[in-house]
Amino acid sequence: MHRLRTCAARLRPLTVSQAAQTVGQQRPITVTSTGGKRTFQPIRCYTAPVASEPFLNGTSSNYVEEMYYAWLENPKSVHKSWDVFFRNANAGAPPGAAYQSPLRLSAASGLVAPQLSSLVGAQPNVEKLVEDHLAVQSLIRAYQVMGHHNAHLDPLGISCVNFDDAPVNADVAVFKERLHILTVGGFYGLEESDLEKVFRLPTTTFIGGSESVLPLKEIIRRLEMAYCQHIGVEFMFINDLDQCQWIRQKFETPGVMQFTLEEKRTLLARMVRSTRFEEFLQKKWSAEKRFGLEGCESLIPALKTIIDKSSENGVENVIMGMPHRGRLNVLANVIRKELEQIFCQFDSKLEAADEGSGDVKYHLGMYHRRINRVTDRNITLSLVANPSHLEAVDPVVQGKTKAEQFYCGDTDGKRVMSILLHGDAAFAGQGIVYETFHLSDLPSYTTHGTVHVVVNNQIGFTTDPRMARSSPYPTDVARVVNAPIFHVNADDPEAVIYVCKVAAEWRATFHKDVVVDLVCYRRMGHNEMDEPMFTQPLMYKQIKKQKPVLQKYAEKLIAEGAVSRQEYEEEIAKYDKICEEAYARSKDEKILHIKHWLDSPWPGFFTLDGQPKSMSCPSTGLTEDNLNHIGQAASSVPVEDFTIHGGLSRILKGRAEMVKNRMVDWALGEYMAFGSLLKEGIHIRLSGQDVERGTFSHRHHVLHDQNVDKRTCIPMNHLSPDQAPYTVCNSSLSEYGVLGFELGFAMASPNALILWEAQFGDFQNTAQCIIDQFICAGQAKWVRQNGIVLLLPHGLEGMGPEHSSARPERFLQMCNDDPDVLPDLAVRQLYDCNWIVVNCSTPANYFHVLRRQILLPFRKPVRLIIFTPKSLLRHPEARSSFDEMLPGTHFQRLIPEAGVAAERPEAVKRLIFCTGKVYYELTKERKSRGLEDTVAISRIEQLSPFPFDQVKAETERFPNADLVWCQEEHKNQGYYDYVKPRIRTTTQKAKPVWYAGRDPAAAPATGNKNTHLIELRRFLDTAFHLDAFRDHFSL
Ligand SMILES: Cc1ncc(C[n+]2csc(CCOP(=O)(O)OP(=O)(O)O)c2C)c(N)n1
Ligand SMILES: [Mg+2]
Repeated sequence: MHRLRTCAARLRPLTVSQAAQTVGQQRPITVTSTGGKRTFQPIRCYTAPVASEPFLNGTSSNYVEEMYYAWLENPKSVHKSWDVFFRNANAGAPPGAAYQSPLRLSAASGLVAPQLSSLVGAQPNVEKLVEDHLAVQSLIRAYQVMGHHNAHLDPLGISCVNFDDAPVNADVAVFKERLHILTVGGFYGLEESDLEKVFRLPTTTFIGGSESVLPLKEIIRRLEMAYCQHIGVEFMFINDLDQCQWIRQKFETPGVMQFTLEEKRTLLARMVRSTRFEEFLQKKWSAEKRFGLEGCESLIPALKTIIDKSSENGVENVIMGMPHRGRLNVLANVIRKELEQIFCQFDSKLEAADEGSGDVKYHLGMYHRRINRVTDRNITLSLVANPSHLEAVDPVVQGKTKAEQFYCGDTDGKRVMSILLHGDAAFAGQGIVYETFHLSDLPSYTTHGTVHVVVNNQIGFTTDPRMARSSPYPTDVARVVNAPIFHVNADDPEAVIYVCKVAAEWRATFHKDVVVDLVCYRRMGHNEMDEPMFTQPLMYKQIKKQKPVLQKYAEKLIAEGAVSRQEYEEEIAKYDKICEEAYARSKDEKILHIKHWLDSPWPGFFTLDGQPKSMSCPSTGLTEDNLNHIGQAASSVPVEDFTIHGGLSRILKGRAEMVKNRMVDWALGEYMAFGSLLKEGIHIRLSGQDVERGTFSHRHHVLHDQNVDKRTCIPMNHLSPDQAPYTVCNSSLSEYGVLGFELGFAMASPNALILWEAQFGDFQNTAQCIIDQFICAGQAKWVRQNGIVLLLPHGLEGMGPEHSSARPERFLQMCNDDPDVLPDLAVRQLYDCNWIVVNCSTPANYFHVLRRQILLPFRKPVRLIIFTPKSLLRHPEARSSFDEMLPGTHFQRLIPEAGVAAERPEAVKRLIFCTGKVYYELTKERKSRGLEDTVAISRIEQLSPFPFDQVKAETERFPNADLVWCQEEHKNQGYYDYVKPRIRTTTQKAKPVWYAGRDPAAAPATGNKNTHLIELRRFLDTAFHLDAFRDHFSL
């Protein structure tokens, strides 16, 4: 009884603060009689007296609103007492005086119409009547808000994570008890005798169906049916009335959860496949891990329902991301990968035909185009390759989905959608889930609604939910974006199917995210080799007693007569046979083609056997006319009557001046690269924090009219009528999420330049997981090329340890080129490397490397294009002439010494190699010391793959020079450890490579400006002191 009371207490009237959360928002209210929408303006009649009228608390305000609008339209349509109340209030009754107790109406303050007072006075019980109606309204609302707390969600019946440790019991006696407590228990002031009384239903409920009044007992019964069975609906936090009404209708309408015979049989067949697939794997490979789905077999029909329903609504392309649990089953039974292709992955003797780590079963992606049998329409299903890092794939899926939508002109997500699967522990624990949710409604990032499905097996490896999260449900994170959350007992396949249908319809209707929380259990350990009894003994005792869901559902359908036992057994035998035959065929598979496991094939980009179509790169230069044309676009406003800021006018004038002088600075060099690619039909997308203007206020790709709010213009989209579109978008303040998203975007097509810019390079480490797991190793693991570009501002400017270092050492440490081997071909080197690391010192080289990214016949991620905060962007010497960008010019991997030192190379005593902005400090110092004929300075612009050939040529050009590597970074950071062995290889280790730079340090830079300058002076002294290394020893 105590427990029961607790359960019922979950449905107690809302507190004022709860009510404020759920009903207090002002939002547009639809008034049907006028046809249009009007904003609910609280008027004096019931806002002013709220504090004074006891019945006008937050809980009842909705009801009062309804009464008010009904009264406005027809005063006779509401009870007399409401009529009196609204008339009084509108006539200006002071707070507390608008409501007149019916018995006292006749003697009231004179504000009451005499004819009404006599009418009302004739009904002495009207006060009780109003209170009872309010109580019923309150009760209905309580079910809508909190009914899910009482739903029977846990198949094991031991749920101890929500609210208290009371198991919920479904039998009739319990229902009766709860009814009793809810009424006579005093929560609502209703009495047992009220149970038979008939109440008018507010418009915020659909439990009446076609009836507008119902007895209280029936009201409660229907609310119990809607909200407290196997589905728990969490939606009343959504601040949109239409959306709430839509959900109420879907779950409250009587008889709404009915299935045709055909649907039930299809569901059973899908459950058979899901269940027997795991059993088959278990039988054949009992000693293999497979992260089976046992305990959540209804996931398969759930996903299939979402896909069927979405296909019915016009979706042609579904992109999915998922973790380990049930992955093989999803591949087999949802995406329909050939079973033999899956089974052969268990054969350790399978030989790989191509590169890739063979990480097939749990990580590789998939792409499959087929006919959806239910809708008879074409559908493409892809599963994005994912690392072990749970949830990391979420933003990647979203980015790929956005790209697919973009390329097929699907501006509102009607044709392409994403489905994300999650585990309960990961969904609650991983911050990337939150970051991804926050992209869901941003104009340049929305995918117009994602269906999230949580396999909530109430455990994460060995950890209980009460140790794994501080929120009642694992899904609470979704509330931040007002996504409805449908919790469902996964042991009730029909309930699962129903919520999945509603979820797909929700997405199709509102184009917003929605969550299906499949509350289930995990029959085995974390994997099939694990012993769960070590850590969850009681839970697993219960699980052992649990009848498998297929068996339960089959028995139900057999009892109903929907199928016969024989048909059921035949269905099983049929699928077992399919598995056995595929197993036999899998024995013939001797070679593993990882290329068959691509989530985004790039048709036409490679030869048929997956090779690049050529191994050369054309010139990345442009004609003078082209440079002029883009330069003009970069320095003008292409639309009429558009007032830009005075400061910006000066910037544009400066650009025009540069174009006249055939020069570019950093921003203009970037403009030339982007503009030319756009004109060549290459889509460009630049995303990151504040990229539109540029963190350092140098870019200004979006112009803002100073007189018209939100009027903007992107000159880069006015280059030519047949150009590709340019997307430049300020992102949310997320690195992990946004970089993942852009990586996903770049996956969809090789014919687009996708760039992500970090605000400062050091923030890239909050996206480390995307960099390490996807970008660095993605191709090696999953045979996936990707041409994403990371722009990471980097440079020591005396600004302190923050905002200084993009950590080039980390990127270089992860490069796969061999320090000890001289490669043959520069382009081949690019093809073989895992990524390209560059540090450009001139705008022209930046321009070329961006263009090369697209003109190369393959795609490799490029990172660390370092344009340093402030100095280089506006450095008078960091400018390039048009001559360096004309046809025939290329990206320079190394910029050799071309000054005085080059005239008499044998007289040069020192060859300094450097990269990036320190070059300008070195040349200034060399000049001031008068060493221009003695010291040569060469810039290594492409650090990886290392330009061995050019470094070698340079060392040979200056045969009498010693070799110094100079960097502004600390010795244990920057480039030294990477370049040193490689430079040594070019001289066959004949010469040491001396170091001039800052000493080793833990932080990337000093916080003291003076120390910064002293350090700079010190290493410049070392670099130019020709005897500095005389007594040093080097290997
Ligand atoms: C980011 C990350 N941290 C830790 C792990 C190690 N790990 C693998 S599965 C798992 C538990 C996942 O639990 P849940 O999300 O509930 O999924 P389930 O296995 O229960 O389906 C953990 C901690 C991981 N894979 N990824
Ligand atoms: Mg779990």
